Amino acid sequence: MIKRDVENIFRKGNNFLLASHLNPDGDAVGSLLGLGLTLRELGKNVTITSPHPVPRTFSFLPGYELIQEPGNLNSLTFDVGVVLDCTEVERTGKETEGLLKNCNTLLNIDHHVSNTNFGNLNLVDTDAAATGELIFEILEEMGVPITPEIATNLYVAIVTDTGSFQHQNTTARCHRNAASLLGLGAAHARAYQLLYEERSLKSMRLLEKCLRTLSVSEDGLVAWMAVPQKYLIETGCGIEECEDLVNYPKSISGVEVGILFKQVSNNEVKVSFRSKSYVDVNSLAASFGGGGHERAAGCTVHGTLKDVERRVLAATVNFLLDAKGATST
Ligand SMILES: [Mn+2]
Repeated sequence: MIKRDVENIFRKGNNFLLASHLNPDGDAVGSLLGLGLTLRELGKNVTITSPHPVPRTFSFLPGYELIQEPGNLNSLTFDVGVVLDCTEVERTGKETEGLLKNCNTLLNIDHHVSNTNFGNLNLVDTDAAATGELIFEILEEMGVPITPEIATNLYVAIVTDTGSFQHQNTTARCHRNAASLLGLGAAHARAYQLLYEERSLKSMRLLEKCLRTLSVSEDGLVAWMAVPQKYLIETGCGIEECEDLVNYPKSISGVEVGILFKQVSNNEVKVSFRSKSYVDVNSLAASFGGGGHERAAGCTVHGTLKDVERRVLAATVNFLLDAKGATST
């Protein structure tokens, strides 16, 4: 059984490198720190790295200060590399990928349907709401002590990946795991406040501007919003402050697919997709070289903002026609 093999690696390994994806989210950070703090409690040497700086929103998470930039780690070697919440090893960034390839054992723990099983050992469970949930289940099975600090990290992984238990991936299983984590002392009220009630005024100004770009397709099934680079400059916001904006188009009555276009440069646009009930946006994003989950996915498309909007919307409309055809037969 794979979970047993993972447990064995956690018990027998000595020098661990823990890594997750570019643009780290709550599941990435919570999983890294939840597992990292546990392995440290077990007396292991643990190095935790992130290819991009972890958003300040997560700075309240216990162990936050342990996260290192990969550039500082070149002289180190590790026997076990653990990749969390990544569909492929490339998602960890070039520098980290190099470090991981030198590990004797590469462990892949994830819940994305598009995972490529790149590890020597792959624990990929697409029914899990979050990678943090998988980590919790392994730790629980191992019977290792789970401190309130560890519980808070794993709880935040589940809360953020389920959109506070609102997204379709919310299951009885993830509620049970969240309940166990609360029982272990996860600081849920503090986490809620620091995650959702610490918005900057400038991010609200950005929202105000972006809402003016909100558009809906003629049939009312697709809604989208854009974040032109100049809005970021005018408001002084970073791209990480766009994280939840895609929920606004999606939240409109009758809309099935919500899309957010974030202009990264003159020739590059990050696209986020969300769907409500039947469109598999993972496949839609994959047609542009991206991926994710059935109800939440993304991709990066090269071209001007207008050009990318046009291409992606055309593909979405076609995709919806196919999806509707498939559900009505
Ligand atoms: Mn995740």
